[in-house]
Amino acid sequence: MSRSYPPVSLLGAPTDIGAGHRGAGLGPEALRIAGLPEALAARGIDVVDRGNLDGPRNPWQPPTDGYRHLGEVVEWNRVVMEGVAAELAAGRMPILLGGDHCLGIGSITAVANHCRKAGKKLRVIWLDAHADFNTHNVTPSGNIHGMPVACLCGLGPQELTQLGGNAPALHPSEIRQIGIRSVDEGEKRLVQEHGLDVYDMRYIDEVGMKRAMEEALDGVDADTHVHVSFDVDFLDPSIAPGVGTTVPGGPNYREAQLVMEMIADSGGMGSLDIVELNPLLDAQNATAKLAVDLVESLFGKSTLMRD
Ligand code: 6HN
Ligand code: MN
Ligand code: MN
Ligand code: MN
Repeated sequence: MSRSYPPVSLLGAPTDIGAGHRGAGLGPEALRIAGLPEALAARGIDVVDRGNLDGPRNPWQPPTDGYRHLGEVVEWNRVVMEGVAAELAAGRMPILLGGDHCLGIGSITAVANHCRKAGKKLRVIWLDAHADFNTHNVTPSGNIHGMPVACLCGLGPQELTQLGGNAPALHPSEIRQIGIRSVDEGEKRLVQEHGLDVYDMRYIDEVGMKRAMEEALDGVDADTHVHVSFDVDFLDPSIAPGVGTTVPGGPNYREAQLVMEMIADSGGMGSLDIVELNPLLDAQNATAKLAVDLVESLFGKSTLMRD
């Protein structure tokens, strides 16, 4: 299925405020240098780079009460939520250039509010090695990039669970997680209790990526806004070493391409996060270039026409 894309806005959020390694704050510039704006423009997309959002610096403190940098994380997410909301309200497709994955809270809160207002269904496709469903009671690290899905589903500090109003942004039934292979002990129990729909690597090994993605995209129709939250550590570290939290056994290049192509074929993508890229851990910006290549597929660049 081919589609025409709405105008796209790139929003940089240069921070590693929720991460356990420094460096994800350099992600937006690495994606630009890898040619993301030009790659989208070459696909005929009207793309504007809004530059970088601004937020607090990283004070690099240990956790307090199970959270590291909670105040700064809230501030960054407020800025991201407002930036993403403004683009959606203008009829544009926001692409958030992270930054670490805690920023998914602000981004997806804005998307969920937009969908409620527009009367659209929401499907979040969460591409990640991790479930990101920790709470302050069970987190092994206090790093809030391990908590965004929980916060979006209403589990977490009120400043984050009610960032965009007093109801949680998401119901667990609105999210599908793909590529998961690292879930902490307490987190596992929460994932099960809340009934998250997880397509972990074991399942992908058993049934194949094609069937996993068919199931994850099942029910997406013309009334569905698909939000893709692409944590670059989703990919196998042998092809994507430039992330802080590598986990072996992820999707290979062809499996990752298929994921992106099948999302593109669904015709529903309305917003995207690209997060957790850490150029300090990369070599020659190769992981950023791979991310750009995969994003081109998300925007319909496949080898041959299929319709
Ligand atoms: N990410 N589960 C680990 C933690 O510290 O909570 C790792 C989280 C990684 C989060 O990659 O977006
Ligand atoms: Mn993540
Ligand atoms: Mn991850
Ligand atoms: Mn990570």
